[in-house]
Amino acid sequence: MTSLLYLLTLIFGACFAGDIVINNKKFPENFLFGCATSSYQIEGGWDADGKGPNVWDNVTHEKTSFIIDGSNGDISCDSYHKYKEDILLLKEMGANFYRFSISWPRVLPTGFIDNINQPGVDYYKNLIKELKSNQIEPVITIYHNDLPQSIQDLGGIKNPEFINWFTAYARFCFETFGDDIRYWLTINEPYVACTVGFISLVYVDGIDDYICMKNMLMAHANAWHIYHDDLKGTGKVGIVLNSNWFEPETDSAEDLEASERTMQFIWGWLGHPLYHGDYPEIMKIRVANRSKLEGFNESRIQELTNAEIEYVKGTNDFFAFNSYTSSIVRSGPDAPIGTPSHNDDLGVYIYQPDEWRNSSLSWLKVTPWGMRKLLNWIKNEYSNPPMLISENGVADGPGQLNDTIRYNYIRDYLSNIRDAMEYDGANVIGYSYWALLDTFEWTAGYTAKFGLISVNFDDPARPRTRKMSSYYYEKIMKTKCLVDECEDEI
Ligand code: PNW
Repeated sequence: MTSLLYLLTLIFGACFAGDIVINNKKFPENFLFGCATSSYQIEGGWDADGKGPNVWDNVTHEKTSFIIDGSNGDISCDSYHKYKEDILLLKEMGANFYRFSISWPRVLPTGFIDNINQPGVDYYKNLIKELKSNQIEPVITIYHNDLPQSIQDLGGIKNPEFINWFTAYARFCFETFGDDIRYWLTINEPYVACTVGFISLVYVDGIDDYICMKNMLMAHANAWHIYHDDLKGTGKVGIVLNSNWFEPETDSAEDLEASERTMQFIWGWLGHPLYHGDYPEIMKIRVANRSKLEGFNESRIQELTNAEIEYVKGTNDFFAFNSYTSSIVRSGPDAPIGTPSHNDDLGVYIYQPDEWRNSSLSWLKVTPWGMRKLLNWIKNEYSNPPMLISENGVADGPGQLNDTIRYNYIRDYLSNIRDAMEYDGANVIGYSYWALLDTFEWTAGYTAKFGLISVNFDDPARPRTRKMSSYYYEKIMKTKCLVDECEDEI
């Protein structure tokens, strides 16, 4: 068998890995490769130089049991002080871009624009300058989970005023850091933030999630309009959506419908308004019906007005998304009417089979084939927009410098991405590996390692050590090729 594969490799010039054939076409010259991080997860300097507290500072300090290892991001990778080292590593690896986020309370300690923290502003100005002088393009996420505590105290994202507060902050970022930034990401993963994320500590299922997502949508659309209509910005502005590919369990009409319904409920929740102007029809119908049966006098989804529909439609210059894994969807009977629940509104059974390739996180099964299907779904659903994969990656446990799991993951996912481009015509413009460094992985603390580069969190100097996978990713970024020798792009 091995020799047959070897023979086929010679004949077709392809590389076989397990049951998949690794794509041997170069990525286009203008394809962007990069690495991603977020402020709270790497910066440290939690109260340095006038920074205000964010919700993660508070929860990690006050409720240590919320984090698996009782840790926090007070120091983390200390990138607040060591960003030049991070940039040298990016440079060494040949990254085209670096996706990082701005900490809202580092630049605006109270969350509001009447109080600007100049050292915080200088930090990001220096970071951007350093990236540019190393020919690495900054891709900026304006908001990645670290909400100012002051805004949380006022009700956080659920307060409709959040839209205005975020808009003012986004305008501040555009005006302060805007010079020739080509790609802006307004909000990271609204779906996670509004459901399983931080807000889930205080949220009401089936009510708050719909309010939160609507506020996120309007906040993003405002930022887009300010950037283009008021500031006449020349770059591009997008939001970062996220989720899994949802594979139907069988090809029965019911399972196909259940899979499509799930895609619409999760990806389409904001994707549909952004591209088609309103929530997906199936979502509107189901939430309205269930709300009525539950005794509400209007739909819990808070339908968009015509003016809102017009305002949000077309406000995504490119489709940035994070995706790590897949799930299987099975059709089933509707949940009984009772307590409101977003999951019951969707009404399908979702799971991941035990036999799928594992990582160190239970939600993250390794399913490279799902990425190709997801790219096709986005392509078909939203008329093949320019797609930027803003996060994709895998976690293992501590001490894995010889990280074969990550090497295989990167190779197999990128091969499927290249296949989607070559065979399906998917308009993918870039890929960002999550994460450049091992980081504070939210409730998993420092137990789950996503980095291409390891950080010794026990050493006050936080030394960085490159893992094996970082050498493979360096080769990919420098040659645009996944195998030893590529054919030229077609
Ligand atoms: C993303 N899930 O979060 C975030 O954008 C990153 O900050 C994070 O480090 C990365 O993925 C890895 O987790 C997610 O439970 C967190 O499905 C949880 C889930 C998905 C994404």
